[in-house]
Amino acid sequence: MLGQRNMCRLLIGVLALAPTLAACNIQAQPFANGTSKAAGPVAVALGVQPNPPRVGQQAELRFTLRTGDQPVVPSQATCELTLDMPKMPMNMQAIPLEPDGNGRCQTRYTFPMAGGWSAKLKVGSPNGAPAEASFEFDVGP
Ligand SMILES: [Cu+2]
Repeated sequence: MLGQRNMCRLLIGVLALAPTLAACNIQAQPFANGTSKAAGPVAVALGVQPNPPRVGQQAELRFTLRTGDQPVVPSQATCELTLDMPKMPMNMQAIPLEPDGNGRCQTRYTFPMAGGWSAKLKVGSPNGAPAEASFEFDVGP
């Protein structure tokens, strides 16, 4: 039988462990593929594959650009992608993406850390200032 004092110690021990257990139990939520954000007049949608991406494993990030019902073609737009962790800014270099002529630009990327990431796509057009669409998603352990 445990004495009352020992019971108390046990309880304190369990409570002290709880945050540690919670931290070990990080689960990445899948991204809502196809979510669309406005970059000025351009609607940008993101799809990630696999979903959620996994740390150390190559993932595909695919952006679809439209104005109204029309895909944005390369002569109308340039794309530059900046990936980062909002809670732990890493000052990562922007990656220029080549639009495919059918309103899409994509890249493959191996995420070096699990956690919350952001993808900012800067869309430039010949007439008008560049605009940016920002997405946030989880990278799983
Ligand atoms: Cu980080």
